[in-house]
Amino acid sequence: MRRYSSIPFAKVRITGAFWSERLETVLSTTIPSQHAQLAKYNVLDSLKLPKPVPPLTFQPHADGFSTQIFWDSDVGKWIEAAAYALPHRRDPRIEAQIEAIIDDLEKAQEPDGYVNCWYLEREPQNRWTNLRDNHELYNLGHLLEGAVAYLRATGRDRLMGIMERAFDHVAQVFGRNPGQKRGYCGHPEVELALIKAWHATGQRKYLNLATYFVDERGASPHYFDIERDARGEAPGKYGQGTYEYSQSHLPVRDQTKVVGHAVRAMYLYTAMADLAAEHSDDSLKRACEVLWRDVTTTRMYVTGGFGPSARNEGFTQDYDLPNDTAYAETCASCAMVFWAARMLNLDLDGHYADLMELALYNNALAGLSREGDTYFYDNKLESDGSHHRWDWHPCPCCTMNVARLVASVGGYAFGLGENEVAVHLYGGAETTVTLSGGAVHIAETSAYPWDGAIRVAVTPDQPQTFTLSLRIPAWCAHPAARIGGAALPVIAERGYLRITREWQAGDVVELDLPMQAERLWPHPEIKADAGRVALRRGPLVYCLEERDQAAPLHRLRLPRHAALTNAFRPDLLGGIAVILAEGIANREPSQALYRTAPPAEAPAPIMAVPYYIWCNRGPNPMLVWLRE
Ligand code: FUB
Ligand code: ZN
Repeated sequence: MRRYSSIPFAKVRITGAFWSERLETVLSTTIPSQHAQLAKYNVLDSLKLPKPVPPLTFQPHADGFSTQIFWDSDVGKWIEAAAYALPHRRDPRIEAQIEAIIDDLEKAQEPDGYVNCWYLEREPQNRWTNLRDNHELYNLGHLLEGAVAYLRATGRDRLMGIMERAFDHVAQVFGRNPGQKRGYCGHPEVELALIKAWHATGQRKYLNLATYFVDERGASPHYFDIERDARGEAPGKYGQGTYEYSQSHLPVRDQTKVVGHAVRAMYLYTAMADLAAEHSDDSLKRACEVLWRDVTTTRMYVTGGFGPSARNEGFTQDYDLPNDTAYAETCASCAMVFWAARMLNLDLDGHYADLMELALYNNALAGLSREGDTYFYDNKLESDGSHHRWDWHPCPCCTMNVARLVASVGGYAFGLGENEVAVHLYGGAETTVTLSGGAVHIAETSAYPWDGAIRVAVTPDQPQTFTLSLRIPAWCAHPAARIGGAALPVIAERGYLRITREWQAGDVVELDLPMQAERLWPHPEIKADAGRVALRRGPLVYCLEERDQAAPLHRLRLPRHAALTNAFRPDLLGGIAVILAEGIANREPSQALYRTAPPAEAPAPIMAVPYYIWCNRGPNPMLVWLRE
């Protein structure tokens, strides 16, 4: 069933200005500063299993839960981000830091393969007793993703060896054989990591374990009940109240609504899509399609954010998408990129790439500051100026997630099918693939996302026939294409212009994706956006920062007839395209709190900047949905 595979990040060179700049920031600032933060907040020390056991660095929640329980995952994610960066530029200092972590993990690992620094340090007698809450498998999953990335980047397999011993242990403890626990993690993640390990090593045991975890999820009797009873815990004590929180309320194939914790959901669906491809499993593919449709038609922010509520860090009801309290966790949008990439491997449908692009360029990228060392956890769509990026957090999950996404962004650019190369994302990237007729170099150049003029140079070692599929984004109303200067009709097949021909060295496709500044109106059931309008240009959703306006945001409106223009501002925030319009401001000077006359209004120029770059010029009120 798998029709396409991604071309791994290490085989893709980023050449375009936009991502090169982001990548450079991640390499030179984000990754080193994150290591320093992991050291500063004792995360790296915890790997040494210090004795006597130190007090907690961060206060536990009221119910006693400490986010330190998943510190191992932060270490795993940092290794992963750092490993993705290495093919761009080897860095002996970073490599030594990774090796030092591996030394600690090697020493911490128990003879039976168990490794989890929280449990080994603080409650060794309780291991594997609370999968529902305590992230043991989640931690291992992130460490495994780090191990796979490091293996792929450097060929070094010591961390992979530690992980292999750990997962051999896991495979003994969990499963359907007599004496095994029929458990799975309350926070899905390990499943997708195991599939990466299967791809990297070819060892089927990883795939088998991933399959077991996904298939067992939500089975009756419910494992979290069994485990809770074994702990002697009262049934009513579960803070989240429902297993929807962990998407274990039903077997995965019976799930039709996207519910619960958003990051958990997206990681689970990623693994489901992966497994659908691995096993040619139609029922899993269908479940993914139903869930995809549900979330993208009823529960997604215009910025590609997911999960409006802080209470469960997740989903609530259809169309419940508040702006000023939006949670829209950075991790959830990173995970959307992962899921969309897997869906694209099942089916070359531009809808998946459109939403991958939306989540990537907007909600996910907003999580990282321009300087590269401060972060948004929650991504509000409206702020009174009190919402800022922070430099660390008791729960720093988003920091390393956005870092690993940016460092591996090249891995989402291309897809490889049977005698077919697909270009999913534009922005300047090149790769060499081997098709049935030999090697082909594909180089895409553009000033995307600022400009839609795209050039794809195709250089096969020798002339050969294959299909080049170029994504035609749904936001583009009038695409045009030329080959060798001759016009080519753009008939997009499910979002891709598929060109099958004999390609020769020197062939160039020019694709023109005109980017208009345009309005987006909300579904009428989204109460928070009623009477409002958002702005978009190409893949970027825009917002207004108050400092750029002639009037406070709450006084501004953008009438339906006002023309939208755009301009490139090289002087602003490193060079961005802004959207300009003639708005109207309420200029009522009267002191009366209420009045019988309508407000006096006057023209007010409006300037919108890309959402991802907001809050890079100091605290500032911001608004995505403007009153009409
Ligand atoms: O629980 C681990 C991570 O911490 C989740 O994915 C995030 O939502 C945050 O709660
Ligand atoms: Zn997060």
